[in-house]
Amino acid sequence: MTMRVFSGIKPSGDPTFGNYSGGFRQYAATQDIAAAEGGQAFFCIVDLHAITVEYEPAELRRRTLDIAAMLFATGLDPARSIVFVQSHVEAHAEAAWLLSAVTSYGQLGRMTQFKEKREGQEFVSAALFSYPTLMAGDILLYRTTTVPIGDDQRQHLELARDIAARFNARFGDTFVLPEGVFPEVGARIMDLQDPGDKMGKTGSSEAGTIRMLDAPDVIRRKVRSAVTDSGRDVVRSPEKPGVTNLIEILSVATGEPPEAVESRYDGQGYGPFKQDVAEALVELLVPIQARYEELRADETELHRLLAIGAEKARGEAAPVLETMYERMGFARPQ
Ligand code: AQP
Repeated sequence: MTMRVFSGIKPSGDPTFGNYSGGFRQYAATQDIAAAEGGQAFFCIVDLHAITVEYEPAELRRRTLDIAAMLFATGLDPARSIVFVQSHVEAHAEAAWLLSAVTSYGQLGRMTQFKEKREGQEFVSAALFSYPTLMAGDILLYRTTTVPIGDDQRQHLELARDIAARFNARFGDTFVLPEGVFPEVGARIMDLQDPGDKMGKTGSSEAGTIRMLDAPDVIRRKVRSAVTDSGRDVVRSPEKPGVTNLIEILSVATGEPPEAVESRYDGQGYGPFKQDVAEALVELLVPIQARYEELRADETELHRLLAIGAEKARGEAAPVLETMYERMGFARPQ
């Protein structure tokens, strides 16, 4: 089967090193694998997902272009990958409605992210509840085989597979069951101040969140004040979530295996280790930031690239959506 990659990222806040680890770097890597295998990769700015919680309309517009620039700055090539905005391809909203007929209400209620995000909210939207159905449509519309994501999206991908299987059983074989690709190291980067919590665009502490666009001094300050644990050993262990997280961050930033990091800092204590984590992040992020600034400054060009991506995505999604309508028994316009 030809490799078809799909992944999405929400324009919901300033992207973080967590997004880099589970998202951006995996996108660039799978783009290359797909191209080498004669496959196709799709990367989507999932703006329809960003309205499921409280948000500012003007910010959504700006962040959509911010994410586009970051996708290109971290290595996506518009000539090889189809990079587009979800709301530009109407098939996504339609597919979500059709798939909601084969999505179980009970299963949606069990989604961890739903339970976490509704916590303490005065207003919980129906969109927050049904968002995984929209995500299933995003993936299934492109006959996706491969979904590069972070660990926090594992449960949603499982649900997408269940939805696809239920549709196939009810209406005939239509969808490929997609497989997730999770990074071996850095599948879940944690908040530096609270290593029990995921580092996220929203929701994690500002002091514990490395943003893709943080200035070098801000990165250094955040890493310096990262929570470490008692003792001096630079080793990964469930009793040392803070140090474990920093080891993974260094490993993701440099490509050096975590075991090599552990043996290199053996007996040296946390001081030099933390300093090197900060410098590795600076070294990784500064060139990305420079590319980002250049790309972000030319909105006309970003819009042009996204229009090309949307045009190609529409062409790929339309026949799949049509098949869904037909198999479900709709009398389509002749
Ligand atoms: N901490 C993380 N470690 C590894 N991967 C992560 N991802 C997010 N946080 C981490 C991965 O980044 C991709 C894009 O994420 P998303 O935009 O779909 O949003 P999310 O998963 O809900 O993550 P955020 O950044 O925390 O957003 P908010 O705060 O708005 O909910 C995904 O592949 C995700 O796994």
